[in-house]
Amino acid sequence: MSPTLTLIQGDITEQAVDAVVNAANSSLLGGGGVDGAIHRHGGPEILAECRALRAGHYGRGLPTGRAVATTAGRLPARWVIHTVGPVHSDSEDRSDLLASCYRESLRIADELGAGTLAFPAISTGVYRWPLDDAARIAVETVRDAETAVEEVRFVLFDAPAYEAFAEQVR
Ligand code: AR6
Repeated sequence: MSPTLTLIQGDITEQAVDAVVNAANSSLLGGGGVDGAIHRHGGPEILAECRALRAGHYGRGLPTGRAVATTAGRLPARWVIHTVGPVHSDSEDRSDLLASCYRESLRIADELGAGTLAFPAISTGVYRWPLDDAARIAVETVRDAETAVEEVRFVLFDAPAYEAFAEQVR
């Protein structure tokens, strides 16, 4: 089954869903944007789990396009699924890596048994992916996914991001 898609303009740290996706970096040790907000609102428990992942299976960091889960600390969600988007490049097509972030996050959500999942617009901030193209990849990938997740909520921070996603969902 493919999930129901919903769009909202807002802050991903306020979403009461089973899992929220973090647009992280390979270090898993925090950063700005969504990543900064998730760690700030979620508290130190999330970072402690990320450090444990780095000390264990992910000693070299989380590769671009992959995803891994931690609990969600004080966020109103059960889990955070950390994924690493690609930095946009004009000389190389990295679309499949961006699609992989969505596919892998859904796969981890299925492993966890998450029924509701919130995504930010991965790679569209610090990693400079053009919004329209990122929205197309996000919506197509989620629509095509075989998953037991019932609702995928795209949480867009500002009006341009919301509009870009709305254009794809229409
Ligand atoms: N809720 C929802 N969306 C948000 C929020 C929020 N609280 N805050 C920002 N956005 P970015 P990236 C939007 O830069 O491009 C970090 O430093 C934002 O407007 O968070 O994948 C990581 O550690 C934009 O549309 O992620 C990495 O180093 C979108 O979320 C790097 O940035 C993604 O912007 C990852 O860059």
